[in-house]
Amino acid sequence: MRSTTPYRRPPNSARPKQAAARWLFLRYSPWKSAVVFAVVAAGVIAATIWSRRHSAAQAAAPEPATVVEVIRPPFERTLPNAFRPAGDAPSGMVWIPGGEFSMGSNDPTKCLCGGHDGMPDARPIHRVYVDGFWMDQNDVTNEQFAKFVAATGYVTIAEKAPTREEFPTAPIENLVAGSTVFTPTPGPVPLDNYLRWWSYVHGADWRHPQGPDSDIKGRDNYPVVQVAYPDAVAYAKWAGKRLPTEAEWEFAARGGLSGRVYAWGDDLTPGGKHMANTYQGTFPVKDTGEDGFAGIAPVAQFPANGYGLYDMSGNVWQWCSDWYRPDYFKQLAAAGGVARNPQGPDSSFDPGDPSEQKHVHKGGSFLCTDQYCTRYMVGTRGKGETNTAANHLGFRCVKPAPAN
Ligand SMILES: [Ca+2]
Repeated sequence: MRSTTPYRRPPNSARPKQAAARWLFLRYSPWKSAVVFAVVAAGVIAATIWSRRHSAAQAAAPEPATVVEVIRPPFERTLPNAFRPAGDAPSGMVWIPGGEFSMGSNDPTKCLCGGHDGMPDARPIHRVYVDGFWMDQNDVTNEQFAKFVAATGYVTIAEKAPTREEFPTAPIENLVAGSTVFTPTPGPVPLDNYLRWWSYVHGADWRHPQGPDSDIKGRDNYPVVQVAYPDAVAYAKWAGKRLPTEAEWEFAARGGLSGRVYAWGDDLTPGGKHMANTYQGTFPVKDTGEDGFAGIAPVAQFPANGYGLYDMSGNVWQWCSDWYRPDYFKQLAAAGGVARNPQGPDSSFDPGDPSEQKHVHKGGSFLCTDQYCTRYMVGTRGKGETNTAANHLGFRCVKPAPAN
């Protein structure tokens, strides 16, 4: 049964709980007490080079140990494929070797800055193999999407008025084209209902990400947003590409590392340096932009990951081709062995929102914060109703490798 209000469903990031509560039927999940602990690892080698050089035993001193990546079970080592296709990379794409890796996330509440959401849909951590593929180095930009629209005349879902068939009980005055937009609240609010900061704005679309008074002038190199899943699929098809599966996306995001919390390692801000565009300040009141951006950022403003991909954490969520089910990882793990090129479940089902069809989102956004949502953590999962766009949701594409 559809809502009487023609909201296309709101997005992932600012959401009271991961079990996606329906737009108008949210359930409050009280804050768990945050478990915050400091982990101090002080490995100090005290022997002095001077004294050892002057020791009779020093003649046999071993070579410095090679740095070996520490793998924490249940994660196992990433085993990348050796194959790389000959020739130049397609424009704007980088080669992702594929291979075998451990997919999923430990309970983030056990991590420093892990937030309060245990995210059980990202477990069990299981072994997956994906073939190699090309991947867009960046999220699809406004400039790229504009070329697609100019070439095809494509009209996005947000630009079309919801129909009576979609929302049979909605007042006619509510059947107006638009999309979901984040608006800061004037002051602190309970984080139990995302209607407090998300709203359906008439006239919001990819050219007007925050509503009819906004535009994308001077923002050619920003990620396109306000694109629903069918819009992203249409772009990909036009570009001779496709959307990534969730497994491809996560393999790529990990950049060759194994079981790290973030795409770059285990420290959110190594050496105090921000590595992704996320949210600082009091959510959802004031984004202080300590990472350099209060709100969306142009693409590639932070370091690339190990495969040369930008913004695989934060900035905008990214659509994947998999239907969403919270128990999909359990299904794969129960099947045993290594899941080869998993394509997602056959259909969508979200127990917290059973009437909606959802696809997987990955990567988190500029609205993610440990006060609310830490899905910039690389093994975590998001989801979104297929026809719902938002001003923090975009995508990037992949292209299969030529045959060996
Ligand atoms: Ca930011």
